[in-house]
Amino acid sequence: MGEGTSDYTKNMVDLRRHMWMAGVEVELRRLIWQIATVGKYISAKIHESNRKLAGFQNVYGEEQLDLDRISDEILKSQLQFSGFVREYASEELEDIVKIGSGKEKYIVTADPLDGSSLVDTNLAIGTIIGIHKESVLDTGRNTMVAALYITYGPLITMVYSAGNGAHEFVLNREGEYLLSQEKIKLKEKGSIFSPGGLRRDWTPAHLKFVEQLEKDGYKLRYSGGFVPDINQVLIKGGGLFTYPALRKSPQGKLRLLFELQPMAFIMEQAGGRATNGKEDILALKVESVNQRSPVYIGSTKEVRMAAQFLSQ
Ligand code: AFP
Repeated sequence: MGEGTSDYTKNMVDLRRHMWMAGVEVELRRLIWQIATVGKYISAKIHESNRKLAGFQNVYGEEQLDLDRISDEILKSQLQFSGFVREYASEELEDIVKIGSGKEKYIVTADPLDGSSLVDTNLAIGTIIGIHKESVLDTGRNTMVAALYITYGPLITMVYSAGNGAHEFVLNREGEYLLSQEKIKLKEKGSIFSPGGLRRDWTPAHLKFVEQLEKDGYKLRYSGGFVPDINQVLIKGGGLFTYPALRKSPQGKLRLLFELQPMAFIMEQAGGRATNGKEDILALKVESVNQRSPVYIGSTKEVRMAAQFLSQ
């Protein structure tokens, strides 16, 4: 924290003040703030929700909840009038949509409510956001300038990075996001792992890798929600989340643009790594909004170990 901030004021650093002190440029500060504010509206909808299926399916053929569609509409309309966003891509939409005049600075990608199938069980779910300056498709390199995710659990927390480290905020009763952890750092080696997919569908190499983690005493932590499962690795300071290539789905389940790249951006800012088992997630070319990828994300030792097993 900046020089001269007392213990009291240090704990009173809210999101806007933090971004200003971290030198985040003004339009990006305002955009991140507006998106974080949407988290409050989405949370209110979760509390009001009837948790009923909307009777629609998304582009992946997955049942959409009212909540999925409502969260997407809330986010899109907030961004539409922000003055900072020219295009919006969402897991709930068929393709990228123009929402500004075309002169705005940013393109936003969103998984508005990831893990929504868990909402009836009262498990934590989340919102995942990527903020890009240039096109998100076919660039062959990552164009993200910031990423954030919001976790709707016992507390509402928000983790963001604008290339200045990864920082966590807690939403208080007054509706302010107050800094709780700054410049979060992952240890080189963790002690938990979060293995997605069914064991019977894993490839032999991935199975051998997981068996080694079990032999090495890693504790299994898996809720079925990407956001809380990733958040656990970050906040516990290390470990590994993986949703691997499966026998019948060599690209795994998770979406490269909407889920993996924003989380890879944040994890790398915390000193971690994210690969598809071989190449960095942020180096992968996004050729379509629906593209999926296997993922190994978290502490560098475990990500490196996965690559060793997968190359055998
Ligand atoms: P839903 O959004 O359909 O609940 O899926 C959640 C998710 O995309 C991601 O959040 C989890 O990591 C992953 O699916 C869990 O998949 P499995 O149910 O196959 O474990």
